[in-house]
Amino acid sequence: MTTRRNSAPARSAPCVLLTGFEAFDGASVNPSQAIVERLDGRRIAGRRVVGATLPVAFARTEARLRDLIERHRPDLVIALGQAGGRAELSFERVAINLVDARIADNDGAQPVDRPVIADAPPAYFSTLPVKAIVADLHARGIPAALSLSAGSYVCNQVFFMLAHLLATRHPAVRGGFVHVPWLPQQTVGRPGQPSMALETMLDGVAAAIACAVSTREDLKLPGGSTH
Ligand code: PCA
Repeated sequence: MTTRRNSAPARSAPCVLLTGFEAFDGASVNPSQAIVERLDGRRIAGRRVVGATLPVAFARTEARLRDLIERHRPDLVIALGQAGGRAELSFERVAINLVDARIADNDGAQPVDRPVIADAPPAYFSTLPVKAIVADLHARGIPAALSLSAGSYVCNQVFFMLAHLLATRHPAVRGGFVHVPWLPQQTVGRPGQPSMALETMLDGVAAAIACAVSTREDLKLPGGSTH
């Protein structure tokens, strides 16, 4: 049944594509995968959500991402990944054209100092209304923040590939990236480290989708940082 639904052509309203990642770095779970599995098939703001999990493998993400976008024809794409140690849902603003892996990926590859895509621009900005989303989540009591770096690992690679794909081939489609904290059970043995309950993450991501669907122009509020 899952195969059937995932291969169905887009119907009247465009869908929202939500991607997460499989577990990596020896972990047995990835909260971003748990989120996309729980939201897959849900209707949010009148849109059907298609949830899909990406491999944590530099060489295998691009084909999968391209295929998902071509198959489902979303008008909004939100990619999610885990950022252990962060306390809030982090709305990434900048994707950079750089890969520098601190650890090997799930295929054992550890590329260093190379571009995500040769001859592409050095960076792209998220096209999500990130300030409006963070304000909306704060009003709901959900910890959320803007972030200026998605790192230089597989998450940034996917964010950059997504931004490049949308800018060059699907200019009407908006997209961005959200890093999510560890789940509470992932901080056992990591005293003092922040985490967030899955239910809070689900509420936050659902609210972010609804806000992105209904907000065309982002808020013009100061949201920068000095460090
Ligand atoms: N987080 C990693 C890759 C997969 C994930 O969930 C990152 O931040 O790059």
